[in-house]
Parts: sequence; structure tokens; C-alpha cells
Amino acid sequence: MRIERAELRLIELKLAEPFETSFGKEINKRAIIVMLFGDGAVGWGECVAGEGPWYSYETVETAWLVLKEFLIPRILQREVKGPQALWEMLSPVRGHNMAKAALEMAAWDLEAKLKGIPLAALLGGRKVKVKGGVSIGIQGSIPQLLEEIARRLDEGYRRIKLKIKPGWDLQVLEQVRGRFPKIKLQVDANAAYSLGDLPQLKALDHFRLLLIEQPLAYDDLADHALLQRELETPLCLDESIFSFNAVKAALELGSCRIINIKPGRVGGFAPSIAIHDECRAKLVPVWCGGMLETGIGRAHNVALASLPGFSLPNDISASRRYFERDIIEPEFLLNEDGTISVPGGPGIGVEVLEDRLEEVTITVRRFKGSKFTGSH
Ligand code: OSB
Ligand code: MG
Repeated sequence: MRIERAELRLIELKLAEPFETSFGKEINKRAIIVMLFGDGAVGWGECVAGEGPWYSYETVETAWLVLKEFLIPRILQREVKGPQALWEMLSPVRGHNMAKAALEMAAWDLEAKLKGIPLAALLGGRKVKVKGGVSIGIQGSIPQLLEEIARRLDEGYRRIKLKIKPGWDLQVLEQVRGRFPKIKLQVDANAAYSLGDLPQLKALDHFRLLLIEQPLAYDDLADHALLQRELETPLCLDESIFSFNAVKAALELGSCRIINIKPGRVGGFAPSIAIHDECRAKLVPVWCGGMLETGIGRAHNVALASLPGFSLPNDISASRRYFERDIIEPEFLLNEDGTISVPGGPGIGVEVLEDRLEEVTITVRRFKGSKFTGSH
């Protein structure tokens, strides 16, 4: 493929409901949407960097800068053998995985469209539907949380993830398990604990959780390994897994027994597939995390989750759980069996609503050769 031109768009959508984690509360969702044009087709990507450096050091603005100054110039007006080769062309840029992934994933969509096959098939996925799940933020009170869980179960979700933090953990789980003894339940601390909290963390073993996600610091594989030895419940790493090499280290050290793969966090589909294959060979279950993506990012996540090693329920919910109106059609719906269907059309298999996209756009920048046009 030849990348003839590219476009970046900063967009903002209102979330259907605010989302609170141990690191903050989000009311609106900002994202950078990437378009890559080549050989008569267009590939779509979405950058998952947040507004502030809380989940990761990357932000919407650092990603915009790195895309514009360092990543797009490496591929523009160049002949690219395929998305794997494109990832290698971006690899001299150290870090900035979310910026890289947005471009790389757009190239996979473009390649799949040029071949006339679904993105899922190009990635090696075989499933026609993937297991859904819903991530529930920290609520104002325990009764409110119980209501929220009941509503999500009613909607058909079969696995609930609760955000926890010190002070919103054991009493909350006590009540949740009391009311919902049988549901598939897991928790995510977004790195809010330390080994000083060992008694509280050990008490999590009482709640029959599928897993405990990222309890300790984002860069602390050693303490996660110590903690995993103290717990029966499997630990799952999210923030710590920023590369294939981080997975090797985590598995070698015993820092977790499950891996959350977010393609944005690891730099795209090429590293996601490598991590998936490594985990599969070592019988380590994986699942696909989410970053409150628009329908574009969700379509990418659904395609990835169709690979065979994604055996646990994913943080993939219906479009409506995130936004009143998504930017794609058809929107993602939850099937009666708690799954989300993998689109069967070429590439991401959903249509981007260009009018809707225009409505939510804050800034556009177009790149063509060494010149560019646009407002930022
Ligand atoms: O830690 O998994 C996380 C959203 C934003 C940032 C980090 C996380 C999350 C979620 C939401 O848990 C998952 C989703 O997109 O449904
Ligand atoms: Mg997480």
C-alpha cells in the first residue's frame, strides 16, 4: 500500500454517564481520529490517550504532537509493504504507543479493505462473536452501585467489572456479593494500592473474583509478583503491560496470571498479536480491555478479541453504554447471550458517519507529502 495522505481529527463526545476511577472522573471523551488514504481506500484509527497523564504519560496533546512531527512523516508518501512493516517504520520512535497504535491500526483497516476482508480475519480471528462485559465506575454510594449493577445485568451483561480504590473496596464487595452471589465479577484498582495494603488486598480473596486488575503501581512488576504469591485470586496486569517485553518480564517474574491486552497501550495490532501468541503458548488467558473508545476503536477491539486466546470476557460493551449517539453505523449492540457480534464487512466493518464526525470535531489537520493544510 502507498500512504498518499493522512488526516487527524480531535473530537469530543459527551459520555452517556460520567466515569470515575481511582485516578479521576471523566465526563467527556476526547479522542484523535486518524484517516489514512491509499490505493483508493481509507483506513480508520483512534488514539486512546486521555486528556491528562493519569492512566498513562501520554495525553491527547502529546499524541497529536508525536503523530504530526514524528510518526506521520515516517510513512507519508511512502510505499509500505503492509501494516506489520508500517509498525517497524514507526519503531525508531521510543514509547508513545497510543500515538503509534492509532496510525498502525488505521493501516490494518486500510489493508483489510484493500483485500476486501474483515479486519478480524486479517488479524487471524475466527470467532463471529466476542464475550462482552461492562466496567462500572466508582459511584456516589453503595445503593447507587447496586442499582447500576442490577441495570447492567438487566441489559444482558454477563460479567461485571467494578472500579475500586482504598475506602471503596471491601465493604462495597461485601454488599455486592450479598445481593449478587453468583455473577461473574472482577475488580480494577488502576494502581491505587501498595504492599502496605496487603491485609485489604488479601481480603479480596473472599469474594470469588475472576481477577484483580492492576492493584499496584504501573511500573512495579516485582511487587505484583510478591502480591500474586500471597493471593489465590489471579492478578491481571493492565497499565504495566506496555510492550511484548513487559509481558515476558511479567510472566517470568510471576507478576500476574492473566493479561489485559489494549492494542492502544501496546502500540498497535502487531504487538497485540505477538502478546496474544506468547500468552497462548504459555496457557495464560488474555482479554481485551477498553478505553471508552468511540465506535471506531470499539470495532478494532472487537476484531482483536476474535482471536482464539481471548478466552475471558472483554471490556467491550454496546455503543449505548458509552454514548447517546456513536459516530459509526450500525452501532454495537449486546446480543442476548452477552456477546457482541464481529462485523462481517471489509475492514472494521462499520461505517463512519461523516456528518456526525464533523459535528464532534474540534480540530482537523490534513497531511499530504511534506505539506499540510488545516486549522491546527
Ligand atoms: O483501566 O481498564 C481501565 C477506561 C479508561 C481508562 C482505563 C480503564 C477504563 C475502563 C473502561 O475500565 C473499559 C471500557 O472501555 O469499557
Ligand atoms: Mg484497567
